[in-house]
Amino acid sequence: MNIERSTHLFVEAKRCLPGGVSSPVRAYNAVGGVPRFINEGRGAYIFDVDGRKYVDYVMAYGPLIFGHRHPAVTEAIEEALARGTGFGAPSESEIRLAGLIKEAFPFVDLVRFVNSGTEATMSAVRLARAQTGRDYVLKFEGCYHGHADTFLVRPGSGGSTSGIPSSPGIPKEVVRYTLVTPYNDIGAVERIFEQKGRKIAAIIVEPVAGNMGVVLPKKGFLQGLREASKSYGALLIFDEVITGFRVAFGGISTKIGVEPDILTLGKIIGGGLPVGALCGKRSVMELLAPQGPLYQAGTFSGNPLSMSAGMATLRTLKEENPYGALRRRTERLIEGLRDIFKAKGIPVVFNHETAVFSMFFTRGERVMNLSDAQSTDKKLYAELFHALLAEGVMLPPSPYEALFLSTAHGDTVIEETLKAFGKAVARSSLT
Ligand code: HOZ
Repeated sequence: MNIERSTHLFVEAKRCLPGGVSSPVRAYNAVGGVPRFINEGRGAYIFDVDGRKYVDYVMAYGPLIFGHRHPAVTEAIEEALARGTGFGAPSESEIRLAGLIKEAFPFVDLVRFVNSGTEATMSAVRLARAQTGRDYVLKFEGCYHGHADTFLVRPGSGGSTSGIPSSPGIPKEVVRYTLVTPYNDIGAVERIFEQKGRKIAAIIVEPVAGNMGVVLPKKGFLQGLREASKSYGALLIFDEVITGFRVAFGGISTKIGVEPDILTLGKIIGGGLPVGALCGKRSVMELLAPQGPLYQAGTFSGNPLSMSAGMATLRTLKEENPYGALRRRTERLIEGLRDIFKAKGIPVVFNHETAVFSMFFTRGERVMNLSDAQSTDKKLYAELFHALLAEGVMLPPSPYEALFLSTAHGDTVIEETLKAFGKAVARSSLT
């Protein structure tokens, strides 16, 4: 396969960017080889600098629910761009995008726009601490809430582990207040609350986990979190940066009817441009400056380009309601993949929710938490990843990143993907 230009650019990139990238997973460390440098995206496809075309299942890690360069979104960006890139002043587009978010999540009174999911979760925890006057935060193994210090805690073993930083540069004192427990284990959560409940400011959770691969909540898990937090006066934060507007016009919270105290959003609400948001009831959100004493600010927050791209995206989602079709196509793809792997005798577990899914190459029957997810055969994934690149399909370059579909992944694209998988699996030495 000719990847001459990507190879050359990667060498050059390493001279000016740590590891040659701006975000670690893009360096292909989990799968090996040379990252493809991308030149263009169109619909369900991306094109690399060597002129190769791939069906894209990365989709910029989630924002592109309509695929690359949907006309409604690019027109909105162009129209906003013609008026300026940012003013450091309020603009009408913030009100309109907040209005669409409130419509989709009826429990939300106020929205604060930031620039990334990381900023949203970081500020959400500050808000919960300010509201409760408590310091501890409970998170789950394998749930990723961005790279703020509080959240970068090594997954603990056993029931509950107080924070051990998983990255150098984080003082132990900072993550001392981060409690970590396995996803989907409500018994462990209850035990932690029995011991420390009155000191816990918040539980933060991805209501469908998307960063250890896709892991679905067990029946009653999220309701259990709601009850535990309520009875101890802690806040519940749903991190729907991935699931917001990907699984419904709303999110998991609106789908299952469990209302968090604070909701964090990102990705799709920016229509492909950088964005984040923290949202909640007036009583909590009014703590934010300038209405309240909690400081949070940003030069690019609420910038008109992201707001306009987000507005065009949410308006189109509302009008077109593509979620049934997205779910059907995801299911069709999974069904076809299941047959392909079965024919080759490769054990696989699929987890999916509407337009996002994962495949775990494990002999286990289900994947319900981080330790299940870690049983996936990483070598096999890497081999499959490269075999698929050769067949024109781009998977995420890590077995723990989710696969994203868009409305541009129509029936033909799904069949093209299945054909490519069929060839890749047949040709390679996967067992
Ligand atoms: N960890 C991010 C996705 N879960 C990576 C995003 C990126 O590299 O673009």
